[in-house]
Parts: sequence; C-alpha cells; structure tokens
Amino acid sequence: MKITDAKVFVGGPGKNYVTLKIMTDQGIYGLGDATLNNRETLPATYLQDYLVPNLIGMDPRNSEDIWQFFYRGAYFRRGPIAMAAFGAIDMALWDIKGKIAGLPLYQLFGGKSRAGAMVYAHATGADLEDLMDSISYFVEQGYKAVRVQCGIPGMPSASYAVPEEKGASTSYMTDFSGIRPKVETWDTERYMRYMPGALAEIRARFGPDLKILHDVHHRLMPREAAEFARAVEPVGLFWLEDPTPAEDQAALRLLRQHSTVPIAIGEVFNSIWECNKLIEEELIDFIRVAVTYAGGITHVKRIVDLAGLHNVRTGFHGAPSHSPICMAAQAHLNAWAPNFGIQEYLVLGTPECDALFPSEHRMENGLVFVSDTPGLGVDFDEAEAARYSYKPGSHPVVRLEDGTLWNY
Ligand code: CS2
Ligand code: MG
Repeated sequence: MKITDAKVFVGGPGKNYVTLKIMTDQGIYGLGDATLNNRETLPATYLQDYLVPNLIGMDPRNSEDIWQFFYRGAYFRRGPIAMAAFGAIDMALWDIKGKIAGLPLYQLFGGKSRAGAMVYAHATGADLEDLMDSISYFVEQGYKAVRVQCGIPGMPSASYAVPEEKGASTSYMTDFSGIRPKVETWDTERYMRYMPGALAEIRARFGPDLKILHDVHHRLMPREAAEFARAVEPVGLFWLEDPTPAEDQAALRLLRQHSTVPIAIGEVFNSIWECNKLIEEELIDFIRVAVTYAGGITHVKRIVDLAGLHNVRTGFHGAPSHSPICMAAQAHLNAWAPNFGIQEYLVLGTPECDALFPSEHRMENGLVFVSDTPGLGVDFDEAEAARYSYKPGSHPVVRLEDGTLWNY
C-alpha cells in the first residue's frame, strides 16, 4: 500500500482550520487536523513544503515509523508548529488504519472503557449575574460540568474568555481577528479578592453535584496560586486550570504544599517531555494536552499511559480552534482511556462545522458518544471547504496597569 498524494486545506467557519487529506493507491484516504490557533499557516507550510513530499510513496500502515521518521528526521525536535504538522499526519494514518481494519479507532486502542464520555461547556458572563444565567442554560442542556469565567468588578478590561457586554452568553467565543493583537489590562489583586467569593456563590446556587471548573489562564505567580487555591478549596472545584505559567513545572510544588484543589494543565504542551515531571511527581490531577498540539494519537497515547501510571486523568483541550477531526481523535481516546477524566467541548454539532466535517459522533446529556464508523468517523467536504479562506488572527496581549507585559 502506498501514499499517492496529500492535500492541505486552510479555512473553516470562524476558524482557519488546517486540514490534511492523505490519499492512497487503494482509494482509502485519511484526515488530520494541524490547526495551530492564530499561527495556522505555519504547520500548513511545514506540511506542504517539507512533509508531504516525503510522504508520497510511503506505506501508510507504518504509522509509528513515519512518526519517528519526521520527529527524529527534523533534528530540531518538538515545538508547536512541528508537532501540529506531525499530529495531522499521524491522525490521518490512524484514520486509514481504522478504515483498512473496518473498525472505529477506539477498538484498535483496546475497546470501550465507557459508553459515553463526560464533557464540559463554557459558561461565562460580563458579570456574576450573567454567568449564573449562562450556567443555568448549560445545566438545562444536560451538562454535568461547566467551566465558569466572569468579569471582575473594576478590572481595567474584560479578562480571559469574558464578554465585554452584558447579556447572558451561551455561545461566547473569543474574537482573535486581526494580525495586531488586542491589548488587555490585568490586575491580579482584584481577581484574587473577587473570584473565590464568586465561585462560592456559584456552588451555593447550583448545589454540590455540579462539576465546576475554572481557568486561571496562567495569570498567577506560584505564591499567589498557592494562596488562591487555598481560598477556593471550600468550593470543591472539579479542577483549577493553568494557575501558573506552564513552562515552570516546579511552580506547582508550592501550591501542592498548601492545597488539595485538583489541578489541570497541559493545553500548551507539545510533547511528553514538557509534562513528564509534572505527572511523575503527581503535581497535577488532569493532563490537558490536545491531539493536534501534542503530535497526534501515537504520541498522546504515550502521555495518557504515563499519566495512568501516576493516577493522573485526561482532560483533553477542546477549544474552538480544534477542528472536528482533532475532536474525533480525542473522542476515540476518551472512549478507550482507562484514566479518562473529562473532555472540553465546543465545536461538534454546529451546522457549519457539520457541513464541512460530516460525522456521526454525537453529544447528548453532557456526554459524547463515539461513532462506530471505521477510522476516525469524520469526513471532509472539499466543495464546502472552497467557501472558506484564511483570515489572520492573533491572541490578545495582556499588560499589568503599570504596562508590564503579562500572560494572556
Ligand atoms: C483555553 C483556550 O479552552 C481553554 O482552556 O485556555 O481556549 C485557549 O485560550 C486557546 O486555545 C488559545 O488559543
Ligand atoms: Mg485553558
């Protein structure tokens, strides 16, 4: 069996999805996602200029050898751009493998460990009142878990994933459009004074069963994170996410000494070498890598297995910048993983995405049910793709009130 061609598409509804399609001499094709949010053209170019020319003629069934060929062959290893490009190839090769076998991928991983996988929605509000309405909306939709973000009174500008305007927000998405980043102003003290009380009010309002998640989004220093984690301990959060900048794996030791709040980290990690210490020292409770950003199914399965040895559960990243192809790969891993925790969930099910990426994966009552279609179980409509083109975007830049550059 030989790879005969591969095409890279950039574009999609509201997002510059980078979709790879690998074709073979037996008419079977595979799909992969290489969407690196706000840097999409880079993995696309890496694929087109360096990787696709090498793929032609290779045997797609040798996915491990092909992964090693590109990972070690790059000499300069890792990094978000390369791992997103390798990740797309790897997803497409596993898709082909499942189609050859006539089996959905979770069967090739070891079968199902659960019927449906719990997901969480994004509740948010310009203020606590709006956030409460947003949470109610998702609870009514059957979600058992919600991530909660809200505006902080007196904060110079809207903080992470919070709308500027009032009005209950049930489908808020951060606007990244434009090549020049927006500049936001952040004040840690205001946040640390206000957020523990807001989280306590949410717990009081929705009772003990609702799983409440909160994303600090890398904004606290290790000592502040330890103090904040202790302050929110009584709320009984499902997890506190990215309390500190993720590069500093040691930052969590202080937090762990002062609090037992479950910690989730990993969305910015591109390889096992960025989180192995966190996992081996059991400084986290959930690993949040994404199949696209962390080198595909082959590499993420290694991270999941290492995590399982240390009682760390999965909490795969699922921001809207991950296409339904990445979400499908994660749906298969979530169905199989013995140490599954929860899945972030936004994209699947929107009409535009369904038209571009038809699939039978479904979400019901806060659970994702993986499709039994062979392979990834998601397709790609090239005619639909022609409707979309690349639009530049950038992450906001955050400064403290004195102008100091801070973490988005
Ligand atoms: C966030 C992301 O979903 C999350 O947990 O941290 O939405 C993140 O802000 C974006 O992926 C950045 O591109
Ligand atoms: Mg996050």
